[in-house]
Amino acid sequence: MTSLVEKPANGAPKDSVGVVKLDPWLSPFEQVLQRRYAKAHEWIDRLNKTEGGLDVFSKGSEKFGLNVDKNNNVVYREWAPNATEAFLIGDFNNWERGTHPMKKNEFGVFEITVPAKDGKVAIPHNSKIKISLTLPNGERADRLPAWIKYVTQELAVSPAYDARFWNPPESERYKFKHTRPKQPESLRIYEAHVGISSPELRVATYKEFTKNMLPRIKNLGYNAIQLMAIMEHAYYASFGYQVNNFFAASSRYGPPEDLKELVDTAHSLGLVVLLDIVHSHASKNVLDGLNHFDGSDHQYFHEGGKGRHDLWDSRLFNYGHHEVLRFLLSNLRFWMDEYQFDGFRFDGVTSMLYIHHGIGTGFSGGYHEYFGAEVDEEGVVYLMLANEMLHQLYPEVITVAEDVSGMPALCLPLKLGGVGFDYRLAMAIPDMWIKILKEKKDEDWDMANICWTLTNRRHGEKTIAYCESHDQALVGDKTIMMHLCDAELYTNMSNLTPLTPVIDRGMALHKMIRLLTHGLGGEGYLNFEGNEFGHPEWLDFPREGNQNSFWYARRQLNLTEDHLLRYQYLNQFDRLMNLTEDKYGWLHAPQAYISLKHEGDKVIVFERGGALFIFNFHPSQSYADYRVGVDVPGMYKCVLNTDSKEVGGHDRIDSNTRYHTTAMEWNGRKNWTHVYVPCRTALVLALE
Ligand SMILES: *[C@@H]1O[C@H](CO)[C@@H](O)[C@H](O)[C@H]1NC(C)=O
Ligand SMILES: *[C@@H]1O[C@H](CO)[C@@H](O)[C@H](O)[C@H]1NC(C)=O
Ligand SMILES: CC(=O)N[C@H]1CO[C@H](CO)[C@@H](O)[C@@H]1O
Ligand SMILES: CC(=O)N[C@H]1CO[C@H](CO)[C@@H](O)[C@@H]1O
Ligand SMILES: CC(=O)N[C@H]1CO[C@H](CO)[C@@H](O)[C@@H]1O
Repeated sequence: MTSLVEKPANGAPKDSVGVVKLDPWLSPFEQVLQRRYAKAHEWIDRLNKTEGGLDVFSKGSEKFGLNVDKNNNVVYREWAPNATEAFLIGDFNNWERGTHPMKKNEFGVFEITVPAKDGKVAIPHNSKIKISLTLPNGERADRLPAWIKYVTQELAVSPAYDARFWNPPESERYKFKHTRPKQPESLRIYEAHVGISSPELRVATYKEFTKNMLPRIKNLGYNAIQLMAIMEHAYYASFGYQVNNFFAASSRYGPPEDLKELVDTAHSLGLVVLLDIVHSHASKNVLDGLNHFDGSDHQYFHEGGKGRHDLWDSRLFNYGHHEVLRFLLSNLRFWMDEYQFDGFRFDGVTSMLYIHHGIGTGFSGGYHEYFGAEVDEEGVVYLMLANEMLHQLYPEVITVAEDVSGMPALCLPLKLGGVGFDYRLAMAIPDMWIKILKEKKDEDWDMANICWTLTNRRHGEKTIAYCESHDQALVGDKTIMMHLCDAELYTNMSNLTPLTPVIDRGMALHKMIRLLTHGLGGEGYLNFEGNEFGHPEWLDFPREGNQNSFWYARRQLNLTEDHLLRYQYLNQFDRLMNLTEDKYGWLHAPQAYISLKHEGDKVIVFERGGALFIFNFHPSQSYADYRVGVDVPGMYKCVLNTDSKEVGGHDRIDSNTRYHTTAMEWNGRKNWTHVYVPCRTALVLALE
């Protein structure tokens, strides 16, 4: 079996630390970087020797769980080393323990083959099953198979989930028709949650998402969807972050085949689909989760306190264990192959990288924080292996890290000594906007500080910028639009009422904040569904504390369709912003050159990807003939403007204006031009 990992190019050291070449400040930590790299390669070598390599190893779902062979026998394997006996029980054998005993091998894996009956699969499709274990103390423990692909809940009977044997007849299996789109050069992500994607007071379905949301997302100019809360989670209010069944697509929104249709249809529209993958922790449920699966405290997880996350009240994986690696790597592989996802947003990466899980820890940016004893190298190495496996097997895959710590080399490939992600989320940006909106008067916004936060990112590692994600929409928090307009959103958003100063300001700043973040903040952009049009209110899922209400567990997407409401303008602006990016491609252009941050005028000017961005955040000062520097001479026109009529502005800028450059250095740029920038307006100019 050949190694999946490229041998270092001739001359390159075997324990590659190419990252140090990119960032010489890392040289004091060269040894740590080498150790991580070596540990990842130790695993790869071991898997090559014992398992036939990463490729075969990550196909665990073909070996574990329930699989049907070509003769219609069902083969079921389950790793449960602490159990002394195991039986497969279910509707098919009237839940009788004696009839289907499993055999245990030396690695603690139980196995059974249920032979075909008259050539047909003996376990009916969609029937309920369980594994019944005997623990060393003689106790019986019934569990849902750890690799189960479909589980359902009948609340009237019990809150615990039932495992189902998902094996639809050929005619009912979804067949993929479309190939994956190419990885977008400029990643514009629409973060969405299927269940809340309707204005109605209920859980929306995969089918509805396919029908209603996909065209909407396409029309808004996004080229990627990030789906939350797909992995099965017993508690809806966990927002999908307390996973019980890692291989099961949540049945709340419909059967597995409907999710396949969703992904395939997205592909037909040129949209890539990323899965929000939760490998940072697991639900502590025993009856329908992985916790205490075989009666031990440490099967998939670390034992005791090390295996528990205090804030999340959940269990933490043991990334150093062979079988846990098989389970998690195979899980990634499964979502790629079975559902044709295009990549992952890894949730809670900070928790995986550090022994303190980021709890009560601030990161100052000092490099010692990323390479000292606080780092959980097993977590780091798991992420290296996961990224390496994915990128080797799927060259177009996209992986995104949710990491607040800013660990260097997180988004560089393993061969350079990095962890291997493609992007990280710019988690400091939303925090900055919220802080400004909470604490600063408009006259006090600090242009230099805003620009610094938006551009403070590691050279050579890609970042996804966002003003707000689902985090800022959660109960107890406030979205940017709520910060800006608050109660007036309920009373003053009608076109039939006069534009009040609060709504006027809110609409203007909402567009400017998005555009500034889009233009300056990263190599990708993300929006959480609804925020593109200033969705009012927070999100709160039905739970006991709110009398199981769906009132806040929905997105009122129809607010944009009501032509008497002003939300349509914010929505339209989002579309134009994305389409303009699509044309000029600033996201995949090198970082912007900021030629002006003027604290008195409240003006920011920068160029990126051939587009000239001009922002006037001043609450009342408009500037005629404002001189801005620009490197490339020529005739410019306005290609996007937050003040235009169609996006609810005052239409103060004449779109027919042409801007000629004058050959004279200005603000460090080789040429300049004059523009009219009304107060609280941003414009983007580009060569004609
Ligand atoms: C195995 O399970 C029993 C429960 O029957 C538990 O008491 C014991 O600690 C477990 N063994 C190990 C090695 O964890
Ligand atoms: C949006 O849909 C919901 C639920 O169907 C309805 O109650 C509401 O009135 C609609 N709002 C608008 C603005 O159309
Ligand atoms: C993903 C997407 O919607 N892309 C579109 C962006 O805008 C350009 C220009 O209008 C279209 O050609 C793309 O299809
Ligand atoms: C014109 C209009 O409807 N103004 C309303 C804006 O909101 C405030 C406070 O919510 C109301 O008092 C106004 O009547
Ligand atoms: C005065 C001046 O530097 N003008 C410059 C405008 O930009 C062009 C192209 O970069 C230069 O060639 C000019 O020298």
